[in-house]
Amino acid sequence: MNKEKNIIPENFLWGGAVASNQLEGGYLADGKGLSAVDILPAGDNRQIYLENPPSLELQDEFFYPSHNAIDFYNHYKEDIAMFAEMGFKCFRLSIAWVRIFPNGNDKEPNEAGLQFYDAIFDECKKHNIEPLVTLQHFDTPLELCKQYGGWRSREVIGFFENYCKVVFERYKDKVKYWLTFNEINMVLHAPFIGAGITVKDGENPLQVQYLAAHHQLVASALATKACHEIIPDAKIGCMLASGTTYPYTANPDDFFHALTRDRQAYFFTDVQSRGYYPTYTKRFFEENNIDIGITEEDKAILQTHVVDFVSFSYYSSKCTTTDEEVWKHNSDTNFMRSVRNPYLQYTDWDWSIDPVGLRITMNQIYDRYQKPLFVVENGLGAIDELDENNCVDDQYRIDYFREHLKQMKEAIRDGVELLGYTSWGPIDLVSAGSGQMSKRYGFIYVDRDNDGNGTYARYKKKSFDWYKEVIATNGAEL
Ligand code: P53
Repeated sequence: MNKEKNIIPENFLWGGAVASNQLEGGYLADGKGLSAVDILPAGDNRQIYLENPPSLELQDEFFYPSHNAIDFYNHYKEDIAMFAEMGFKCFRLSIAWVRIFPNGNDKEPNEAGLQFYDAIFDECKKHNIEPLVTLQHFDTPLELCKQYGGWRSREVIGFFENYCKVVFERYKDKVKYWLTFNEINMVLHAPFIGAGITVKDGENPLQVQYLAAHHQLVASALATKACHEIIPDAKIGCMLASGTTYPYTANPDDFFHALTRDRQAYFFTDVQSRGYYPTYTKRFFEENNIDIGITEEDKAILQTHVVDFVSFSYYSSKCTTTDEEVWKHNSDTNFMRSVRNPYLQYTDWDWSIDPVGLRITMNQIYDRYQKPLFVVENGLGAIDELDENNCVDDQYRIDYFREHLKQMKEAIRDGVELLGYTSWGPIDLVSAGSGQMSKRYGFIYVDRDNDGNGTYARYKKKSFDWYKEVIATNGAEL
């Protein structure tokens, strides 16, 4: 018997991952409210809005790619059928809180919004696809941002808990895998999309960021509690934007800097997975004048309701140094700043390509928590050209996936317990960071451009058949 065939467990959840705001469109359909992501413009202004928007109102001069996205709202049957054709066992999607509660804290849920996700889950069921549902993916209800300052307010915890209970009750027979907050550490890098917060002049940004983070951590634990109570046979996980950090040199100072940066991310999963604030936060909070007012009740909630598994996105590794000169002359332009690593290739968007980094990251996370892991995002954003046969020869994407999946298998051989793998954006969708359509991740091409032109027609890329074969052989053929 071929040893390779047994490396990946039999019930492994192969599939793809999306976020509501990046593909659904239908931004006002059936009573939906606006969320933080709905006011993120395309183009040069996007970065400032991701971090700290100057206004929370829609502006006539901007184009908002989330408003129509790839119109999954009206194409979901066709799209899920294509996922099924690739053999997906799992489809990771997010529920838009504002489809269910348009203002975030309405008295009654919006029935039309609930029905939309019922229809999606039914469609998945029809094709034997297991849904994996993220409760919040960058989409804090805009009204809560305006009235409460987003996650900086403790009140938002209760509104989120209520929304979670409503969707758990509604979908308890249809959804058995859940995630609380997408990339919960994003509050440190893009505070507005991460937590719906804006930081005012004169405020200590770290104070506001960690306060919001604390509220999300408590909310995550309360969602975990509600999930376990309402759907006892469900599993619920946390979700981290991962990617190990290398020291640029063997200088011990560089090593400690790398460790510190990794802790910045692992802080979140340390709390969600272990149930308490790690001791290293004490010094960090003292030195940065951070006081988050953690109560005894918070501590008890965090301690009692830890996650069942740890999921993460992995695109790139990072590299760091204490040498300012290196930063000045040799840093990349990635969202999560990094020194350029001379051993790695870079994508069109200047993200490092590091398959071995995936193996390292998986081992690090598993060593830390000894809980099952789930790779819920990984993929290559690239410029794709449709050829005369309406196909894309995306061999570069196949190469990217092949190398990462090889290393994922190595990590399993290393002893890591892994529930599944969902590639990011199995169908082209709007880029969260850049707002572009031209940063494409899919096995399926969508005819839609950066300015909102196109027919929304879907076409299979070369990688479509390749991924289909990977799933059919349970990863034995890469
Ligand atoms: P894009 C960077 C910037 C924004 C969101 O990113 C990010 C990251 C990378 O960690 O996180 C995730 O679309 C996110 C997805 C996103 C994906 O990375 O900027 O969970 O929503 O689309 C890829 O290329």
